[in-house]
Amino acid sequence: MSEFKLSSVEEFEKATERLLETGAKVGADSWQLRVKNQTPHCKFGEKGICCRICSMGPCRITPKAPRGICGCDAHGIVGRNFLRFVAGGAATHSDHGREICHTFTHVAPDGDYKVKDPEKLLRIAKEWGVETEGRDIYDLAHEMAELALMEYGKPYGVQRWLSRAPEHTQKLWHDAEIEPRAIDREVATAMHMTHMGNSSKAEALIRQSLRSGMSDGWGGSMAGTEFSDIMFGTPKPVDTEANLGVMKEDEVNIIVHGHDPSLSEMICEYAEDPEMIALAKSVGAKGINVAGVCCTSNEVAMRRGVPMAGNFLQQENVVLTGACEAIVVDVQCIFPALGPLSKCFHTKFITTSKIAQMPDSEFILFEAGSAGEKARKIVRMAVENFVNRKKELVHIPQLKQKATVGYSVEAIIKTLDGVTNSQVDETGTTKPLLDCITSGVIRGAVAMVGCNNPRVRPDSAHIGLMKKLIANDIIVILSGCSAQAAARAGLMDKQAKELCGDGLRRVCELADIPPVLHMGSCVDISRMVVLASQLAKDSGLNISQLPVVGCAPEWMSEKAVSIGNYVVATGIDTFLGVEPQVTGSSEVVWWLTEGIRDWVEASYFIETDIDKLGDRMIARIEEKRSALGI
Ligand code: XCC
Ligand code: SF4
Repeated sequence: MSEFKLSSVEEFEKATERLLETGAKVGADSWQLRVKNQTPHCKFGEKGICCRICSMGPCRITPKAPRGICGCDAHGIVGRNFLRFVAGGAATHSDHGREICHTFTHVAPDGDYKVKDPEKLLRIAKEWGVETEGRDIYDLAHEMAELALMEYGKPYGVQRWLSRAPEHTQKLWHDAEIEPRAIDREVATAMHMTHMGNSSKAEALIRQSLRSGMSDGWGGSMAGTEFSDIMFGTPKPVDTEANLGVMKEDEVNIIVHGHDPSLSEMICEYAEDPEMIALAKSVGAKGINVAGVCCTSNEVAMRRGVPMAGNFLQQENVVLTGACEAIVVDVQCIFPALGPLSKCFHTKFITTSKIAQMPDSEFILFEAGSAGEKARKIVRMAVENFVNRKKELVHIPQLKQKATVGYSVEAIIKTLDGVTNSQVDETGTTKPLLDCITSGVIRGAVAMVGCNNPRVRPDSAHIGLMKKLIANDIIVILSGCSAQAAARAGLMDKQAKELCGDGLRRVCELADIPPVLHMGSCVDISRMVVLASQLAKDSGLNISQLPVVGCAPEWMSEKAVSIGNYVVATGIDTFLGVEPQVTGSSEVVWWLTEGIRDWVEASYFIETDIDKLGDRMIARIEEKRSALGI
């Protein structure tokens, strides 16, 4: 028998406790302490019934004061707050996608950024009806970058990517009037609708919430994923490691954190530069070790096998090891706490984007035009900082697990097709996966995504649910911080097949895959809706009929709700383990959990008891199976 053993949440917590002792020594603050100061939370905020949209307010809804000064009721206030929350998430993901498209305008055969997957570029160009015959690949790339950027502001028409969905889904979107027009327009419309004196009808606000979410998943995020693949390579299975133990005591540790691979890819490049490695040796380090936190970590793990130090609620831990020479961040999910925290250590906290500027950081503006030069400067700063380490503060928890990551849709199709067909053609189909499902070898699939949130014992919901699902022969596909939780626990080790039911274990053996598949960062949830569309087309079923559900058990961000909206709008029931701030309106709750089903054949399920959440997901999958007679 093998010696495979998962790492437990208890082990994670013990490691964190030890690090917090170091923190106490140097007078560092931590989220664990700040949570205590912030709880109990404001009830009005939790229920979504506080309105600050105009300066006649703020207005708060109580039994004695059922309307704001303008007369808006709880349903209008909650609905507006929800729509603004979604718009925040859609704007954020989509702007990330836009940055990628801008970087893509800089690709050049001898530049910092190149076309690494020309086949994918050609495929998408054909999809968009762009002439490819006899074209120079870089010339084509520049035209495609322009076209992609136009999707953000075009005055007429709807998103190009929508045509990837099955006809039936497209018709639902059309009839429900939720096809996203220009990406920016859906965010602007959301802001306009929620300005004082516009919409206060829950139905209208929820409809626009779906449409804004759609402009993310079937617009900005999809652009982010696809053009990242073209520029940095479409992920293929690759081995890596995860958890704080990937940091190295005798090397310069550079942590990349955030979301945009344009930066982290360049840092990885220059960390491998012989000149930089020689410099590291000259200051007494054995080498340069790059590891990641949050989604930028997922990006470079999937494409380069760069190890994953941790997810969202571990970002302070990497600094608390005392062995982090630099934490280099781009955008999103970065704790402002990293500024003061890094001051307690020798760590350099380097911000690089005008979008994410923070006190107590060193700002080095990172732009596509000068990417190489800036990346080199950052790596050099980190290396030169090695001598400032305070040895007595260094403690790296010896926890890490092996992980196989990199399951893009292309990689999944290729891997599974390889099992059944001796001749793999380039496009492949999802038929083998469908066969596994219809024959009952696999009972269904869950797309598990999203963050950590101190409202849930960190990582316990992700890991607990995954274990339960795979034991029930349900395959799990993952992205974001959920994926990192899995990797840190060891669930992405191929040996984790031991924890599966018989059917899923057989599939893992035949296909040589782990039972939970890493599909990427949060923008890569666009990969999941593409996969669902492909499964529906190949099976002749509607997406909503597939025994597939989505789940965000520990979500926290606006982005997560935007994602939830486009996943539901795609026809996939979505299970949340943290309540959105909508419970102050029975109407909004009804629309989200029931009403929208009439439009998109799916809805939200909210369940904060994580065990029950798992049971309900399995029950839902079984319901879908019986409806199909399997
Ligand atoms: Fe952020 Fe994407 Fe959430 Fe993780 S999962 S905490 S949004 S890094 Ni997207
Ligand atoms: Fe109050 Fe209406 Fe102004 Fe909101 S928009 S703060 S409910 S008066």
